[in-house]
Amino acid sequence: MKKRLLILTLLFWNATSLLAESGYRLWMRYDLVINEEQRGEYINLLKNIAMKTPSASLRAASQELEQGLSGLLGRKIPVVVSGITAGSIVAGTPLSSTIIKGLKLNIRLETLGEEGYLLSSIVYQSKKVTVIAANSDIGVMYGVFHLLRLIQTNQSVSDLNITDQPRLKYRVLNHWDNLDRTVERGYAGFSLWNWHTLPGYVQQRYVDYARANASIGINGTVLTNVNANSLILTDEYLPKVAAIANVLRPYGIKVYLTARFSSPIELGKLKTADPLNEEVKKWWKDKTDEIYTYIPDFGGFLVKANSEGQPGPQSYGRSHADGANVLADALAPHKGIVMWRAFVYSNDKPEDRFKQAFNEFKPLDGQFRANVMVQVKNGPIDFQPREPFSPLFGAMPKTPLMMEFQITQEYLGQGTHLVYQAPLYKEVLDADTYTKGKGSTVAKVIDGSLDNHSISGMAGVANIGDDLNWTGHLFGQSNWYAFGRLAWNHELSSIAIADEWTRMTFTNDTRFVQTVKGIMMNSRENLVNYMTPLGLHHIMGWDHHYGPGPWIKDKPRADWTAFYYHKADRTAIGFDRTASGSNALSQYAPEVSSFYGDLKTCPPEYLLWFHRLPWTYQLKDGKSLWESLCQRYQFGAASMEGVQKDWNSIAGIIDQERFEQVKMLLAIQKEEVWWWHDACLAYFQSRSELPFPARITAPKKSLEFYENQVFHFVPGI
Ligand code: GCV
Repeated sequence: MKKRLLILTLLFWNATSLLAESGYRLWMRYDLVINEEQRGEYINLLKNIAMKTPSASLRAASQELEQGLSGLLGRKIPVVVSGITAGSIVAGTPLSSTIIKGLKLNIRLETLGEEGYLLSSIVYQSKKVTVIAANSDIGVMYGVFHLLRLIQTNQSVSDLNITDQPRLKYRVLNHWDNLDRTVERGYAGFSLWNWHTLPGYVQQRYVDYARANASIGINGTVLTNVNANSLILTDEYLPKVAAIANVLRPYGIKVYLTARFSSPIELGKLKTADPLNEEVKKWWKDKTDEIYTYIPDFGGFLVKANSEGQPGPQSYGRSHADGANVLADALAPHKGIVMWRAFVYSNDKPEDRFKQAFNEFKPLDGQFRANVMVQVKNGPIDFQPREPFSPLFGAMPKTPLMMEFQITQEYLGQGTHLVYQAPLYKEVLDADTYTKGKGSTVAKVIDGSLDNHSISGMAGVANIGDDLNWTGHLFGQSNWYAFGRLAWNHELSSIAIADEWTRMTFTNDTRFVQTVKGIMMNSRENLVNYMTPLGLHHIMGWDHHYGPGPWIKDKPRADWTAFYYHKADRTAIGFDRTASGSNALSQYAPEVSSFYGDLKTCPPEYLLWFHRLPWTYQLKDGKSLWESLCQRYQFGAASMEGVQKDWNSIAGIIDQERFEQVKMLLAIQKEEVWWWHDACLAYFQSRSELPFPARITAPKKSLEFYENQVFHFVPGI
């Protein structure tokens, strides 16, 4: 009878999960643990949830635990308010739980900060119980998600002794979502935020968004595009923002908005937005106070100023620090922060775009208020498949610098390429700036440990939209996941994150996990090879950035063309950023500058970022630059065959629906990969005028064909 019940339960879970296999459940699936032995262990150890829920966060945490465990263990795991038994999960803070208070865990808790937690297997009054304890309700929530993750990834929970806390204080998604619901560089449908039906209609999707973010430790979200619309600051929109904030609050997520610098003129009808003007200062103060009446825990502002046409303080002869500080002063009484972007460059300046952000911001070090963070993109240009780290990291020791990564794949195959970005993020975080000697990694700059900052943060440009599976490509979910996990702990390895994501999202089946991890871990390097090998950069299609466009030249802005960056002609290719060229390398510490500047040490991956070299230049492996370039394109494009084969080899292990989703996109990716290969090789051959080396597939069509392709309605513009 018992066995029949179990089979029925299994059938039920399989049936429901099969019906709903769109990918909507992300990595929070909570399907029955298939491994019976493992499930037996969990059933013995986790029988009920002893938890008081005086706050919305604790209620949400207990619901998550109840829902998660009941699904994973195939039986109801109830929440009990009293009566500890063997197998209770005792969860709470010293304030919410007298048991936790009585356990004298306080000393251990003290070291865990505001958001940390501990998971511990202990014997309490002769009963074996599992404790989830934290100093704050949100810490308990994070502990709950950790326990669920252990079970989802089939790890033992019988002898827990885990403590954890985030390395960074602000772990923030940046939505580039417009008020008309289009998403700049968004490839997963329209914006999640349905401004039209807010505040009255609060979708379940907002709650699920909050759950997903909390599960990976994200604690802030900027709802609107950095190319900002000041309407968001009006009393038409603020109640809508407040409604979203109300949903996110229990999950520890604060809401931030982008502030258009000219708002005092557009909304306040002032004649100026000069940050030193008294009326302007008052306008920002009043506006900020007003925002806090709607959203008492409002996080603050993110600002893009004097960049790509956005208004800013420089229009009034003021500096970025003057601009940031006027907002910072308005936010300070409420404990809000300003995230001021360093993504600035101008085509009118006769200076290498690489150098411009550094040139503008470094002299401002020490001039920002204490509640300002300067948000710096990972590389000096713009989220390319591979960039050296931005020289600003380590160069502004008096200013907390916030990392900005792009999760959405603007330059990484947009919505159709499977690219796991953790290796890209890690490459940057682990890079050594040498600004305070060896070991001054970018990670230590942004976590504040190198220069003793009390605030620190990481931002990720979101890849989320209203597509059923949230991110368009199922594997886009892995990048959202990896961003959150690394913002929590930048020491995690890419492969460890890939492992947990794959297990939680798909299955613990060993063959499946191994195969998918292999695909993921190679995907970024493959992409670099088929798009921008040897340090090429910014050679994508004009404006929409879709597909290859190395021929883009003679446009109104040189720094938006491809030619600006590679300058390929019959003799040579690459951007000379050594002392004989733009000398951008001088912005790095001497160790870094000489490493990249010296051809003997510069890794091939960065060659054309820093050097202009003849096509015949011989690399360390004996190949010429031209041969190597062709072979890398070939290698990158050919890799897709293996990827498809690997994916097909695991057919039948997961549900058909998600399997097919990925399979179809891999087929599109394969076509696009060869398009990159063909178009780039056709173009670069027209420059080098050299024959293709042996075993290089010749482009299928003429260069003209690729140059003349027109694409209508490419998403994300
Ligand atoms: C939000 C690049 C993108 C723009 C984006 C900009 C930025 O230029 O193409 O779409 O604008 O970066 O980060 O501000």
